[in-house]
Amino acid sequence: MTEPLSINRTSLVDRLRELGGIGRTQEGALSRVALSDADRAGRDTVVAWMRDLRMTVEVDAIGNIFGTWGGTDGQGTKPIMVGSHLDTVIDAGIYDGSYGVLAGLAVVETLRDAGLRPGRPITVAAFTNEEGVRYTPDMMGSLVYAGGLALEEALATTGTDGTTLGDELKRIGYAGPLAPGTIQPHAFLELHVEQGPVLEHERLQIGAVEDLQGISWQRVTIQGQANHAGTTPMRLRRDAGYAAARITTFLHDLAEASSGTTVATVGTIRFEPGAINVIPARATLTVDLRDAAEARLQAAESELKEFLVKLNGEVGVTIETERLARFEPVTFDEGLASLISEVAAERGLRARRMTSGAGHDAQMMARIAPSAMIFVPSTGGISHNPQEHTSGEDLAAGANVLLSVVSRLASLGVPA
Ligand code: HGY
Ligand code: MN
Ligand code: MN
Repeated sequence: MTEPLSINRTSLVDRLRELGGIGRTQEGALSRVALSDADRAGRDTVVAWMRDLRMTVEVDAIGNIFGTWGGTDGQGTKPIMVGSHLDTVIDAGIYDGSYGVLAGLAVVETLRDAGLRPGRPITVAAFTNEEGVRYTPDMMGSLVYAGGLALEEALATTGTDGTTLGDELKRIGYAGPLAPGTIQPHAFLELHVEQGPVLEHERLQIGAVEDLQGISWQRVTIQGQANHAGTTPMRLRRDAGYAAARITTFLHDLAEASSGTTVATVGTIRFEPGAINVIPARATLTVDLRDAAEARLQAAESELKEFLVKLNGEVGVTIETERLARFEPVTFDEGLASLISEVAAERGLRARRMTSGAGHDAQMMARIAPSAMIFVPSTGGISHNPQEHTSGEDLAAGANVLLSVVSRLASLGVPA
C-alpha cells in the first residue's frame, strides 16, 4: 500500500508557536480575547498565511474568516469546510482553536504541493468569538452563521467591558461584506485538542467525536446591604458575599451528586463595594452548567432555581438571574464519525468514539451541514491554561486524519 500523504509537521508546529506568540500581555500571558487588538493581530497573521497559499479570502458581517482553495467552479459545488476559532480565553494555551484552523491550512498546503485538484473547493474557516469571554454567548460567530442568532442582535451585544460588539468588529477592520451563511458547506470538520483527560488516560491518539454536551450559562446578581463588618451582628446582615458562597458550594455539591454527568462552574465572581471591612452589598457571579443529557441539564437548572428562592428568604437578599447562553446537546453526523474512525485505523492510530465536554463551532455548523470533530490528546487533560500542550506527534496525527477525511470527501484520488 502506498504511503498516505502526510502534512508537514514542522511547519504546523512552527505556525502554532508563531501564532501562539501573538496577543501576549506584558506578563507574557496569551489573551487574544475576541475583537481585541490581540485578536486582530492573530487574524491578520492567519489571513496573510491564507493569501500565501493563494486561497480566496472572504470575511462575513460577523467577522468570520474563510479561506477557500480549489476555487469555485461556478457550478455551485459546495465546499468541504474545516476550521475552528482564533480567539482565546484569558491566559490561554496556544492550541485551543488555532490548531483546527492551522491544520486546515496544512491540509490545503499538502494537497496543493502534491499537485492535486480537489473535486470540491476546500474552505478553512476561523469563526468569531468562540470563547464568549468578552461577549456572550460563546460560539457566537458560528451560531450567527448557522442562523441561530440574528446578526443585528449579535452586533448589538454589550461586552463585559461595556463595549458594543459591532463597534469593536469595525474598529479591528473585520466587519466583512459577506452575508453570514453564504458559503454552505457540503460537510464541516473541526479538529481540536480534547481539552480533557480521556485520550491520554486511555493512551489513545484520536477521538472521533460523535456528540457534544449541553451548555447553560447564567449571570446571577445578588443584592444585599452594605454594612459595617465590625458592628453588624450576624443575624442582622444581608450579606451578598455569603449568599454567593452558598450558591458556589450548592452547585459543587449538585454536580458531585450527579456522579459526574453534570459539571458546574462558578468562573467569575465580583463583590461590591469590595472593601475588607464592608459587608458586600452586591455580588455578581456566572454559572456554567453542562450535561450530555438535556433532561439532566434541565433538572440541574431547576434545582438551582429552587435553591435561589430558598436563599432569598434565608439570607434576606434579592437574587436575579439572566440567561447568557443555552445550547442543547448535539449529535454529530454518524457517517463522518465512522469515516474518522476508519481513517484513523487505516493510519494505524489508536482511536475511540467520544463526547465533547467543551463547546465548539462544530455544534453550530451541525445545524446546517453534516459535521463532526476529531480530537487529539491534551497533556494532563489541561486546557484554558497556559500549560495546555499536545505533542508534535499527536498534532501531526490529528492533522493527517483530517487530511485523509477531507481527501475522501473532496473525492481526491490520494491514497488516504
Ligand atoms: O465554553 C466552551 O466550552 C468553549 O471553550 N467556548
Ligand atoms: Mn476551542
Ligand atoms: Mn476554549
